[in-house]
Amino acid sequence: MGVSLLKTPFFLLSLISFCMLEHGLAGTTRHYHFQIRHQNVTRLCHTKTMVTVNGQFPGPRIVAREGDRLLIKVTNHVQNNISIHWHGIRQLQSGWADGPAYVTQCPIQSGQSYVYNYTIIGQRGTLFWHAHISWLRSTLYGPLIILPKLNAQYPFAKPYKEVPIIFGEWWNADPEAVISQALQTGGGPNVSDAYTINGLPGPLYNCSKKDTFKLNVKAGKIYLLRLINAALNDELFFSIANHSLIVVEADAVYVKPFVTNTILIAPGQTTNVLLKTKSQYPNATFLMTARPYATGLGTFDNSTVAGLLEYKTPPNTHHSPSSLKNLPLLKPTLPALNDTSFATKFSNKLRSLASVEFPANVPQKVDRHFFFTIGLGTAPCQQNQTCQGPNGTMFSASVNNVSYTQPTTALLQAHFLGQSNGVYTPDFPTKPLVPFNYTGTPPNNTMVSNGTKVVVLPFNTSVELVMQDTSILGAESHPLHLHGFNFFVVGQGFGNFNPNKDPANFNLVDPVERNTVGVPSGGWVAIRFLADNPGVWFMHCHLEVHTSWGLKMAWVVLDGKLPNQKLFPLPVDLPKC
Ligand SMILES: *[C@@H]1O[C@H](CO)[C@@H](O)[C@H](O)[C@H]1NC(C)=O
Ligand SMILES: *[C@@H]1O[C@H](CO)[C@@H](O)[C@H](O)[C@H]1NC(C)=O
Ligand SMILES: *[C@@H]1O[C@H](CO)[C@@H](O)[C@H](O)[C@H]1NC(C)=O
Ligand SMILES: *[C@@H]1O[C@H](CO)[C@@H](O)[C@H](O)[C@H]1NC(C)=O
Ligand SMILES: *[C@@H]1O[C@H](CO)[C@@H](O)[C@H](O)[C@H]1NC(C)=O
Ligand SMILES: *[C@@H]1O[C@H](CO)[C@@H](O)[C@H](O)[C@H]1NC(C)=O
Ligand SMILES: *[C@@H]1O[C@H](CO)[C@@H](O)[C@H](O)[C@H]1NC(C)=O
Ligand SMILES: *[C@@H]1O[C@H](CO)[C@@H](O)[C@H](O)[C@H]1NC(C)=O
Ligand SMILES: *[C@@H]1O[C@H](CO)[C@@H](O)[C@H](O)[C@H]1NC(C)=O
Ligand SMILES: *[C@@H]1O[C@H](CO)[C@@H](O)[C@H](O)[C@H]1NC(C)=O
Ligand SMILES: *[C@@H]1O[C@H](CO)[C@@H](O)[C@H](O)[C@H]1NC(C)=O
Ligand SMILES: *[C@@H]1O[C@H](CO)[C@@H](O)[C@H](O)[C@H]1NC(C)=O
Ligand SMILES: [Cu+2]
Repeated sequence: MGVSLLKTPFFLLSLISFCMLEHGLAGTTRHYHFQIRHQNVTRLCHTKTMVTVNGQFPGPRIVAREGDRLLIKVTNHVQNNISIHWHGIRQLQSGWADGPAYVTQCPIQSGQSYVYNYTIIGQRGTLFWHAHISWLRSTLYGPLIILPKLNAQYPFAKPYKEVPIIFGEWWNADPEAVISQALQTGGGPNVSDAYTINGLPGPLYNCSKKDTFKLNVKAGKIYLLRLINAALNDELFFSIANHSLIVVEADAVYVKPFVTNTILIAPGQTTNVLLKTKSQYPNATFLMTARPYATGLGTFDNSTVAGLLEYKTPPNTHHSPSSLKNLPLLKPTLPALNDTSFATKFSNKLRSLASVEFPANVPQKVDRHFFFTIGLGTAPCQQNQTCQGPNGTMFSASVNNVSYTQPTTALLQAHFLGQSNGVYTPDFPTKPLVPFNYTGTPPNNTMVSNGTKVVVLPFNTSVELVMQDTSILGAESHPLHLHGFNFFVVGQGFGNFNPNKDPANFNLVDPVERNTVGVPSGGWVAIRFLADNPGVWFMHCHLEVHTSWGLKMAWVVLDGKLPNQKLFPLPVDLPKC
């Protein structure tokens, strides 16, 4: 995989295989066709049939430039309902193309097609696409790379090569069966059997040596690694032995560069790093590894995925293939699986570039304040046998104690057609109805309520949202993802947020701008965003198991007065429920 990658520039590869171009005045229109079909794939000596895009695992790359329009036709040839989300794309006015099932669209049913139609405005960098229904994103995911406009420069050294590195999880079982079983028993789902780099688990697993991602590099060059965490349930540490990395971008927004040996990347996050290779050909091979950062009480896949960083032997040296084999293999040291101190230090280093060309437009005034608790709880056992959640209950998860109930039709369509009655209610609590010591001794009653509730915001509302982790079933880091917007991470801390003291320390100058942020384990994070995009925008934990348990809600942003402040008309081919 790594080899073929380096022979052909990566963007050419995907363009040649299935992208057709049309040149327009504003940008290029790029057409892709995603055929959802089954494919047999073998890893860890285990062959299984999985749902794929075009038979590829991971899925194909989408490559476009800032300003381009994408027309991606998705045709469903399998029995599962399908929807695809273009994670991190702003979708200005084009919420119909966002993808979360039963939020912005009904799923694409077997035999049907839908064309996702959107323009990339004011964004460049690494994002990804993934299925947004049940746990199908375990195999339906791939990079979404936005190159800068023609003749535009990166605000850092021009890389010699660019390489996407997408992390995933491999299950020997069918992930759909895993989540279905968990939702029935009320207990925690089975964990994955391996992590993967570009679909490959690597040499540290049994029967996996041949399935190893190899990055072949030349000495003395700069490589841009486009890191993407597409794993379902795990934040990951990543490091390359004896090499440091320069972080230059997070969630497709440039950051102030900083050097680190280890990256922390949550599901839903992307990070671009520069890898400067050694100036001389080194007589060693280097492992790159990733393993989880995990804070919750539940069990998790604690295994380690590895790939290889190999230097190409220059022609004028005496290294023969056999001597190559005997090179020492160096392994990086990753932080402990529960190293919250590292996680905090790392997230504090992320700052917006905040340059003249790429300013940090942090909302300085706030129209509406929100305070959301984020965490796990329980729901009553719905069976006539003991459930496998805490104390015979079912696991549940909530925002402000509301566990989201999925409706049977899409919220956006209901909103657009003025038919929200019976689909959702606009009464999502702006703060906890019953305040308690969020990070203290858990309350006696851990039961959560449920419903399909949204917050309605007038166009251009400036929002400040504090998300507070709860310790009800153990404190835990939750990577919260907001659709349709980037937000600024203006503050974070441990314990309970103090509205009298903490805002004084907010960074309103160069806070990192992103689409997914970790709510610290046993702490809080404050974000700000401007609601300048009309539509219905999902917000949820990107740990898929928590989403399945209801850790999700939606914002409805009303149309503005100007034509370019209104949601586009309903697409004719929008799938029906
Ligand atoms: C997968 O393998 C099984 C068993 O060999 C076979 O019956 C099936 O047709 C294969 N599926 C695909 C999509 O190739
Ligand atoms: C894509 O969406 C735009 C905006 O609604 C619309 O003008 C255009 O016709 C659409 N293109 C296709 C091929 O559906
Ligand atoms: C989950 O793991 C248990 C215990 O190993 C096993 O019995 C069960 O079949 C697994 N469930 C699925 C869906 O694979
Ligand atoms: C290469 O190997 C020699 C001898 O084995 C050792 O002394 C030297 O430090 C190694 N160089 C590097 C860059 O690892
Ligand atoms: C991973 O978890 C298993 C089972 O809980 C445990 O036996 C093993 O020591 C753990 N491995 C690591 C590296 O923590
Ligand atoms: C992290 O895990 C180690 C070993 O499992 C344990 O000794 C330590 O107390 C844990 N640290 C925290 C902060 O939970
Ligand atoms: C309830 O219990 C009865 C008798 O044990 C059993 O036949 C039935 O399948 C159970 N129902 C559920 C939903 O578990
Ligand atoms: C479960 O029950 C025990 C004993 O009644 C209690 O101490 C514990 O807090 C309960 N746990 C949860 C999660 O409700
Ligand atoms: C909340 O609980 C923590 C941890 O038990 C404790 O240190 C703190 O004093 C409590 N705060 C309040 C306001 O009771
Ligand atoms: C929780 O339960 C304990 C023991 O049953 C009781 O002493 C305590 O008052 C309860 N706390 C609250 C807040 O109800
Ligand atoms: C949802 O809440 C209702 C009460 O309002 C309750 O009867 C029901 O069991 C809850 N459902 C779930 C899945 O928690
Ligand atoms: C697929 O989606 C349709 C429309 O929402 C729904 O009626 C049907 O039950 C779904 N099928 C499956 C297998 O989930
Ligand atoms: Cu979570």
